[in-house]
Parts: sequence; C-alpha cells; structure tokens
Amino acid sequence: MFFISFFKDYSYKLNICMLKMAKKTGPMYYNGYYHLFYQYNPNGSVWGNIVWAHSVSKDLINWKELEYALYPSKPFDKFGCWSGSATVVPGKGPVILYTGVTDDKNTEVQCYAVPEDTSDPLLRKWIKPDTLNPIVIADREVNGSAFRDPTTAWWSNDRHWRMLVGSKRKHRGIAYLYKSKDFIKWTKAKHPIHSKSSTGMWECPDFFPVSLESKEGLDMNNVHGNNVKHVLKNSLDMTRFEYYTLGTYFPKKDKYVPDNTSQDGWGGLRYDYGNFYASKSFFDPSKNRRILWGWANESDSKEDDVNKGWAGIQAIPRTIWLDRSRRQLIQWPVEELNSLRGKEVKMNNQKLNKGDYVEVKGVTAAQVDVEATFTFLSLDKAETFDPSWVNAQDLCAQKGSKIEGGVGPFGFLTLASQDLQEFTPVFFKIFKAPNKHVVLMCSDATSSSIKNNLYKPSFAGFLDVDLSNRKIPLRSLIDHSVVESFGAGGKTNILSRVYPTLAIGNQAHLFVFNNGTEQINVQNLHAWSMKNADIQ
Ligand code: DQQ
Repeated sequence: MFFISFFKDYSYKLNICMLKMAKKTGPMYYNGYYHLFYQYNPNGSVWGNIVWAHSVSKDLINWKELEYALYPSKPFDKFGCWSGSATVVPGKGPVILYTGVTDDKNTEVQCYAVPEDTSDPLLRKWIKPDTLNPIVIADREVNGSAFRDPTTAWWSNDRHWRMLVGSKRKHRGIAYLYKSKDFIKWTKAKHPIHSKSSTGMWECPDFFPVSLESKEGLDMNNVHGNNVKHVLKNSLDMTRFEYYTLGTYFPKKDKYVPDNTSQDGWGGLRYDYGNFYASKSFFDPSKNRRILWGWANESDSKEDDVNKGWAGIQAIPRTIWLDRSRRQLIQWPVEELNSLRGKEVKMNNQKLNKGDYVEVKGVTAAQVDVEATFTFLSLDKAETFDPSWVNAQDLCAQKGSKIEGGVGPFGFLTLASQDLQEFTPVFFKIFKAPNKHVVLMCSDATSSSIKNNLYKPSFAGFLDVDLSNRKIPLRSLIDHSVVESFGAGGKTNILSRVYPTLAIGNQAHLFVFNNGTEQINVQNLHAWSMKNADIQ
C-alpha cells in the first residue's frame, strides 16, 4: 500500500505503524531525514504498553523502521511513554517532550529525552536524563490524570521557551502554557493559553503560525504580529475528532484569542471530517512548508485487529496553509506522493446524466490516486436547504449517494464491486439556501462492505467554495481500506476506513457517477495506479 500504515503488511499509504497498535506522536525533520515517532504496542494490535516507535524517511513516502526511541524504563514513565512532540533547539539539536505515566492511577507527568549522539543521522538512541526528569508535574490546580501530550516548544524574544500541555477540568478542555529559560525548569503561566467549556479532554494540542501572505510554512520561533495568524488544534477525546480555530496570539499576555469566523467548540472547523485523530504538524525547513500528519484508527472489530496483527495507519502527510478567505486552512497531499504514481488513465468531458455510472478503466482501483473536476451548467435544480440541517454527517446519512437529487449527488464511486454490492461513494450535493448555495461533501461507508459488525459512518462536511465558475474539483487516494478525499483543492477533507470483501484487489472498480437531474460533466479526470511504498 502507499499509506504508511506502520504495519508492515499493509500496502501503499504512509501507513506508518508497524505490526501492532500505533498512532502519531512527534514528527520532525532533522539533518536530511524525516522522523516519525509513534505510539505503539509491542505486545499486540490493541492499545497498551505504549512505547515511542521510530521510523525515518528521506521523502515522507518510503520508510525504515528503527529501534524504539523511548520505552517505559524509569519510575517517571513506568506505565507508558505517551504522546508528545519533538523540538529542534537551534544550535543544540532535537529534544523530545513526552508524557510519562507513573502508576496504575494514570498519573501523567511531562518528561524529556535527548539523542545519545546528535551526530548519528538517524538519531537511533535516546536518553532520558534521570536527575532532571520529570520536568513538569501537575500542581494542585491541574488534574494529574488528564495532563498530557506536550506540544513542540517555541522560542520567544523574551528569551523563554513555551509549550502547551493538554488537559481538562471537569468538562472544560484546557491547554496549559508552560515557560522555561533552559528547557529543563518549566513554570506554568498564570492562565491557560486557551480553554473551552464542554469540550472535554484536549489531547494532542497543536499550536502554530500560518502566513497571511503565502503558502509557505512558518517555523514556530518568534513568529507573531501582523503577517500571521495562529492555529490552535485540539483532539477531543470525548468524540475522537479534532477541531481547530484560527486566531491571534498575544505572546506578552500569553493569550490566544480565536477569530469569530468559526465556532470555538464542537461545531468548529475540522482538519478532516472523517477518521483522523491525534494529528501533529511540523515545519519542514527543507521545503519551507508545514506538514500535517494524522492517524486513522481501524473501524473494524478488535478481533479483526488481533487476527490481522496490526491496527491504525498514518494518513498521507498533508501540506497545510491558510486559505485566501483567511477563514480556514487548505490541505493537500505532499508532492512526494506523486513518486508512487504509475500508469495513468484520463477521462475528458464525460457527460453524466441522472443515474449514470461510468467506470474508470485501466487502473488498479484498489490502489489509486484519482483527481477530477466536476462541472455543471446551472444551479437552478438545486434542492432547497432546510436550515435545521446543521449536522453534515446526519444529512449525508439521510440523503446518501443513491437518492436522486437536483444538483448531485455526483462524484467517485470507490472500492466498488462489479455488481455494486459494495462501494464507497465520495460525492457532492448542492443545496439552495436563501442567499447562497450550500455544498455538502460526503464519504459514505454505509455500503462499503457486506460484512456486518463494522462501523460504517456517513462522514461528511460542508464545503465553503465559490461556485461562480460552476465547478468543484475532487481528489481521492484509495488504498485497500482507506479512502482519503480532498474537496475543492483541499478545503474539506474526509478520510474513511472501509473493509470491502468483494471489492478487493483486481475485483475493485472505480466509477464516476451522477444521481442528480442536472447533467454533470467530468472534466480532466486523471487516475494513476499507485505503486507500493517501500516500508522496511
Ligand atoms: N493517546 C495517547 C495519549 C494521547 C492519546 C496515549 C491520543 O498521550 O492523549 O497513547 O489518542
């Protein structure tokens, strides 16, 4: 696969999880290598016994597994080395900040580790200085069993490092801010950098600047002011989805104030409206870009995971930048993914009337990268949008890909069996609201497998797109059990995990389809059979 499932026997995704249970922890670029550290259970494909496994890559696509970077070995991490981040300290080298679990009551403390030998380009061995660790323990105000996942630290011109640690108080999600002069002795700031009622535990917080002027990524250090916005992302443990806000960071006041252009909470913006959690971003100085990397857990049963011997994959790394509207981020698969593209097929000006399903022939449909632009002549037939439809996922479940509409549903039918007993549609449907049009994007797993006892959600999000030119582009990366889709150039993105039993290998098919009365034109479709990544 091309997704790095850190599981060896999976095929092309950067599914970077080896063999067992894994999820993202701290990605980093250092001296010519990308490093992925990930949460991993050496003893089985279920969660537990968590170590920091470590893989390296020169191109974010082909990976080599190394020995574990961190594993429970000290009183301060005896019960697990949980998530954290890597920070490259200028002139000194990388430092890992991570959460150690000290006892069976889940007491969580923050720890640090440094490479044994910074001249080893692979940074194979890491040391946890005994006398200095743990570097932060929960004070009386902080809930010590909900206190984890330190962010990458950043340097400010008041000569302090700062980092965030995720937490909660009752139902309020919190990101505490800590400051340090030397990276060792940390003091809690007067106030959390931000918190929000009723959002529950904030796991894996991520905080970083984005440029207002260019797509280039920014490093964390000393970046604030008029040319940037900041992003605060939190992974909500209660629902296992993430939301982010864009806002302004006031370093002197140690405050972050979200813009009022999106909700700060449950209904907020999401990197991905599907199965995408515990993500982290990092700045890649070799290409001046910020890369976002998420983890997609399985949605089959525990027994299935035990039988297959692994669970959890890494999504394809995504370059992220601020949209021109300044209201949301844009995400796009890293350009290195194109190196896995093999045979290409094209489709041009393919008209789709209501009920048309046209196969994209000549590609390995179980492992394919497909991009197309869907155009239409008019929005007159768009159905009326009911303002009570606030939840995109419910609307997708209700409307589905098979129910006839006005403009749409149209899109790809991925991982489809010949007889269409199994298929995962990725599609758009356009509605008419009083002063605008509402675009729904769905990745619907309802019919993805004839197997029962699977979670088959109708993942969906709304798409903030300009329809004046009557077109919407769509790209999907399909890799056996993953369909990862990017709507309108990466404005709304949805990753689905699916487990077909008929639409597998050569028996998998890819279609374009339309079930709306407005005719759709498939312009410039390109599909590439994808080669396997080299995951050693
Ligand atoms: N799981 C980790 C935590 C993190 C959560 C433990 C993310 O550190 O909060 O493996 O899924």
